[in-house]
Amino acid sequence: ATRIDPAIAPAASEVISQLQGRHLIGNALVPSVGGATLDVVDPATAQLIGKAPAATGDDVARAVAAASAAFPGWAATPARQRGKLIAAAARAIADHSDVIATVLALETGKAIRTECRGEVATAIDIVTMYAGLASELKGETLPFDPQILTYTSREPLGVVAAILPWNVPLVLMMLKIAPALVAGNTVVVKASEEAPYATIEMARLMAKLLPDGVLNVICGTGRDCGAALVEHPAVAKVTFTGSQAVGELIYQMAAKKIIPVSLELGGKSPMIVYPDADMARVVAGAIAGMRFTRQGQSCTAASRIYVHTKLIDAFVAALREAVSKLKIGDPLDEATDIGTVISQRQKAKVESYIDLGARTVGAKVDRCGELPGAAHLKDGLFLQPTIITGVPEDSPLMREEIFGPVVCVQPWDDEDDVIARANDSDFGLAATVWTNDLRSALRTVQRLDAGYVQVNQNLTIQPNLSYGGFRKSGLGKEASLEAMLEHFTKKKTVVIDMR
Ligand code: TXE
Repeated sequence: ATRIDPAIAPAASEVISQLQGRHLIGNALVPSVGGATLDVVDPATAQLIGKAPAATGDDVARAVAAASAAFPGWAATPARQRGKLIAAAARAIADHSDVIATVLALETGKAIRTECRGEVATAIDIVTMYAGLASELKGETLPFDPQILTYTSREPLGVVAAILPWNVPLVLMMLKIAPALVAGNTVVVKASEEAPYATIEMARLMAKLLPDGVLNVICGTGRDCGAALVEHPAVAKVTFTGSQAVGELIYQMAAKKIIPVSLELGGKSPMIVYPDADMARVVAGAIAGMRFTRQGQSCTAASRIYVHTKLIDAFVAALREAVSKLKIGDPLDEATDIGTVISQRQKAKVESYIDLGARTVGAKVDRCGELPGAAHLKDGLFLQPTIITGVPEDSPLMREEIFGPVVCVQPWDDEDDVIARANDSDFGLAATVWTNDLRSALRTVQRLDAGYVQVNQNLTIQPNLSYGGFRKSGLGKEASLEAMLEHFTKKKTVVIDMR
């Protein structure tokens, strides 16, 4: 308890104790029908934080029934009124930001200062933006025949299932539930079993201000809870962020029901650095883009950095120096830049890639920075930022999503060749170009086959910019007005003969 700011500790433990083994269904915190639970562990100390509920089909049925019962009333509520209620819910969350950020740091191991506070703030930005877009749920009139009135209207889909991972659960939840709710859908969220509490608490604060059953959150394993939710006959749409393997399964399950899905499945995003690029900017952009402060656990992680041969040695040295300064430590400590990864399983996965680098002939693996020495962190799931050079282009290190603080830096000297290498990937989520030459930038942007392309910067998701990957990075877009209209409504065409 002494690790938590004493001004926040009592409220944070109150939140965690009231959420013990509880789903949020119909505005009440309820245990699983069978009473089953899963352990939630603090990845920095390996101590048990508490229990998450483990849903089975009965709990899924209960949550979907609550959402189905709430749907007709919510769909019939004027859109601007829905927007007002959601805006009030955003303010309620803002009043509890510090507690939510603390709970998030405890359960995910992400550093409170560099990651968790910003995540809560971004989640609030997203929900605030969508609340204000309620009056944009517009249709159009069509010039079909002057005697015949022809128009389209946007209608909600019904019960939306939102399945979340653990890496940025609050932002990813809001990207899904805010547009869904504003558009008039009701929602059942499936929280990550590895990081459930901040998600359920944020939703609980929102749901209190909404009619019962409009927003529900259940938690459990992927198989027993997630799959049962996707397969439930009353679920009209699934929006998912997670692994490619599970994305494929969800797409198949949804195909059997012929319902729409949105999938965000990760990436292997390239940075292309031209010889004229500004070194200090590129290094800062690489650190931001790799999300080292999040232990690289980011779908957009800039994990393949292609640097022109003229710059590569200087770049690797500068990157090494800069990442070595990041302080790895207790996620709850204000001085910490980098906390832990989420689980032993993820740590082992990342280490197996680092080992592969070490075994690769000609490759160099450079682990930077220092692991924390404090006694209470001795079992914590910490990893050092790791820079790998000299791996073949077809190595799994270059082709697979590592989802850890591991970046591969490669040289290039021919533009066509580097663009081809950048595009030669199963993924196509994000890409960045670093140059001061306008023509190089525009040429390269045009040829990069990725959904989110930036020049001389590496920003994270912005609420109003449409975001989503090409190829196996997924289907559909998140953020932006477009995402709400295209992915959380159905379009009805109406043709009225006035004669
Ligand atoms: O993801 P899973 P995991 C990638 C990343 C990471 C790897 C494994 O590379 O190393 O995936 O992470 C639920 N039906 N990303 O195993 O299993 C599950 O309970 C329905 C990238 O944690 O995909 C959880 O709520 N749901 C990614 C959610 O899916 C199922 C973010 C994600 O878990 C299910 C996370 C099933 N059959 C991981 N099986 C990104 N795009 O940023 C599991 N789930």
